[in-house]
Amino acid sequence: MKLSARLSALAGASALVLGAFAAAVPASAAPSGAAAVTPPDISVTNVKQHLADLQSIATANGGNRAHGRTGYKASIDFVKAKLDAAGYTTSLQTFTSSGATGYNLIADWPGGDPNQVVMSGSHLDSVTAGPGINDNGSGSAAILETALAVSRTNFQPTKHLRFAWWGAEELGLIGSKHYVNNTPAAERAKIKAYLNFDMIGSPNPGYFVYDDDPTIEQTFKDYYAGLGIPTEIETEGDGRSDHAPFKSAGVPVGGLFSGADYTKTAAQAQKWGGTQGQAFDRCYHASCDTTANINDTALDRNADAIAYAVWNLSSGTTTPPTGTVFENTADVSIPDNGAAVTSSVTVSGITGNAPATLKVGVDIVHTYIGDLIVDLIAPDGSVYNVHNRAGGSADNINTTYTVNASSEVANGVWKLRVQDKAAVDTGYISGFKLTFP
Ligand code: DPN
Ligand code: ZN
Repeated sequence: MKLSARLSALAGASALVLGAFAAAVPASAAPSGAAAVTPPDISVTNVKQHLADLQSIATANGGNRAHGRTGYKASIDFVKAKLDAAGYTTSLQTFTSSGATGYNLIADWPGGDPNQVVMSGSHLDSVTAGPGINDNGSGSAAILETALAVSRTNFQPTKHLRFAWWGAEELGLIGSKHYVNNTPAAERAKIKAYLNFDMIGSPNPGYFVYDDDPTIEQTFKDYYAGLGIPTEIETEGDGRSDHAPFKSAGVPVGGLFSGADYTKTAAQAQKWGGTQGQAFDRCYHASCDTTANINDTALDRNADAIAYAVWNLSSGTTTPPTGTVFENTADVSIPDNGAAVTSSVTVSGITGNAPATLKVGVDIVHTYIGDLIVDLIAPDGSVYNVHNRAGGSADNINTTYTVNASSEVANGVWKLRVQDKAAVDTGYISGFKLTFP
């Protein structure tokens, strides 16, 4: 054995140094690798009925549903009444833009983890030129029918569901910016996914997926892969709809789009059908954006894709907040050829059991790691050996072990136990860290 030149400055330190702290890192919207959940089919007949109702509202209000016009407020009242009847907790958020009162409608489905919100939104306003049935009656009607399907099936997801209908998008994302700016940062941080649907029934449709949060993007791609329909990344204009303020605020975002005034290429017509050389929506922002300006197949597929994403992104089988770290950095000296010592962390706020991939960060300063036995000890006393006198005369253990701790309740005091089983070399525990993925 080599001699240690190092003298521990902390001989005799308490074996139970409780200096644990928790630091949460951003959680992803991932459904934790769970098997895909099958949502109910979203009835395109029902979605089209909502569009017919929005068309009637426009027709009765001067031909549009634009911000500041009577057709907009009538649209809000129409959607709100359906959600109230279905058991949603709804609220109207007002703002002023261009001298007129604007409205956002927010609908919360009671239940689910309030700290993990999956939110879907669509702008409900049209331009003044027309009734705005594809732009954006389509997204508005599809998320309305999805919300009603949640109620009909009494879906009780792990996460909390919220739906929003935005005002004054056509004036520059005014309503969604207002919501984001007036939601405290701590509340915004609870929104684990914001899904945006703006123009999803274009008459000459493309199948575009927003290229933002990878988990959300993959969820939509999985749905379309299941149908055998190729998708493309949305390129008509990142930041041109209500997901932009959420993205700017750091919320994971995603969405679907069937195309606006860009022209369908030959290659796109080849894979999706429709007319090459023609805009995805020739009535974009025009008076002809009526119920005749909808492709039923695109509307049907996109509405089902929305439900697929809402169900899957909210049904994660793991409830613990993800990526939570518990760490003790107080030094604990390891007596030479002596009794075992421990460093502890107190885990709290994690529901259920520890994961099968519990990350155990071990930082031990020692001059002969072949002397050492290192164990993780669960709150109930179960022992998981991570190092047993391997490594000979090598210095220091500074590594992360993965321990299958899935049979252990997560919350409680976890210990790193270290014993030096041979004479001469000495050292100390420098750090002990548990990471819950
Ligand atoms: N929100 C619409 C607009 O800005 O006119 C349509 C649109 C949505 C365009 C998404 C591009 C991308
Ligand atoms: Zn739009």
